[in-house]
Amino acid sequence: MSDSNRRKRFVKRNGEKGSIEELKRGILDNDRGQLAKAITLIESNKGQHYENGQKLLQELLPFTGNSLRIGITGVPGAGKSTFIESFGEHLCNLGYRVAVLAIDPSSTVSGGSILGDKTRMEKLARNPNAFVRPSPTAGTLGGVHRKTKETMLLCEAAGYDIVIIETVGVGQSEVVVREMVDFFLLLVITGAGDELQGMKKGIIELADALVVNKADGENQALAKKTRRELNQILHFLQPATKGWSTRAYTCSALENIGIDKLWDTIQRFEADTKKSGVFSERRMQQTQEWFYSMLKDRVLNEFFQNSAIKKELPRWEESILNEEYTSTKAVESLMKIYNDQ
Ligand SMILES: Nc1nc2c(ncn2[C@@H]2O[C@H](COP(=O)(O)OP(=O)(O)O)[C@@H](O)[C@H]2O)c(=O)[nH]1
Ligand SMILES: [Mg+2]
Repeated sequence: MSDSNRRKRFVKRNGEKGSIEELKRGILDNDRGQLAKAITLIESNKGQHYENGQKLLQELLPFTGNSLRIGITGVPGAGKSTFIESFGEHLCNLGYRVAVLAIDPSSTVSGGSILGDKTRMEKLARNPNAFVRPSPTAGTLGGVHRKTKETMLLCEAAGYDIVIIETVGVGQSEVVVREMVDFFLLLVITGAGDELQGMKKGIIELADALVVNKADGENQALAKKTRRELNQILHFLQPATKGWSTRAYTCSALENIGIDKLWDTIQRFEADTKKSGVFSERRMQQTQEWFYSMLKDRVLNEFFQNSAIKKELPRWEESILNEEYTSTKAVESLMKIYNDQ
């Protein structure tokens, strides 16, 4: 073996291992550069990077779980990014370390982004106590969610006290974010008689707080009216969290009004649910659901990527469409083909 090959092998064997150690140490030391590098590994779909990312995560697992996880959703333009900048600054001023992650499902589906430039939250990103990471843009929605969850864990290992996940309330992603966070906040805007009607009851029922943003200038009275209407609606809905009553609030992210009061509410939520045990119950349930959903994804993927199944599936599909066979019979036959290999 030539020297250079030997060196390559050495680096492959020890260098990679060394770099996982280095990343681990860097993250535990709150080195933002190392944290960013580790997130890139987690986000990579390349075999070796993916594997190293997973090894690192396993090593860091004992250091995760200690943050307060907050999800924020709302239609594009509701002011989520502006809100997170104000809210994040407020938290940093109180001495907390804050990580912000964004999920933008549009970038996955269409290649374009509806979170837009503000996703970068430049002002907050410059704060030494904040870490802002935009959405991973490659892969399936399921993949993006795995990456976000794992990125959240890395941020926790790096000692961030509060992790905020921003997502656009236009589809399935808010449901998945709800399953990752302790507190879920829905940002809404006024002038929306129609919007109130159209707003999916389902999304409201996921929220621990509804916040009417842009309650400033001439919009204040209308914002208060919207808050009252929302509170009436909330009266008839199931709360998202056992023992907690979801209420509507107003704020101005732009003028920094009502942000402090909202943080008080979130702290009250944390104290109450920790006392009642609902907080840790939810965390456990989330971990369990996460495990099963990953397992299901994996099993489904193996089944549909199986070469014999790929070959046989169209024929069986046709046979049920032709009413030659029942679906039950077709399913059984496909399972037999899969199991017999
Ligand atoms: N008047 C007012 N405008 C706001 C407020 N919050 C956000 N905006 C504006 O609303 C627009 C959309 O805000 P952005 O944070 O990008 O919304 P996102 O799409 O939900 O992230 C921007 O032009 C903001 O300046 C607010 O509290 N008051
Ligand atoms: Mg935004």
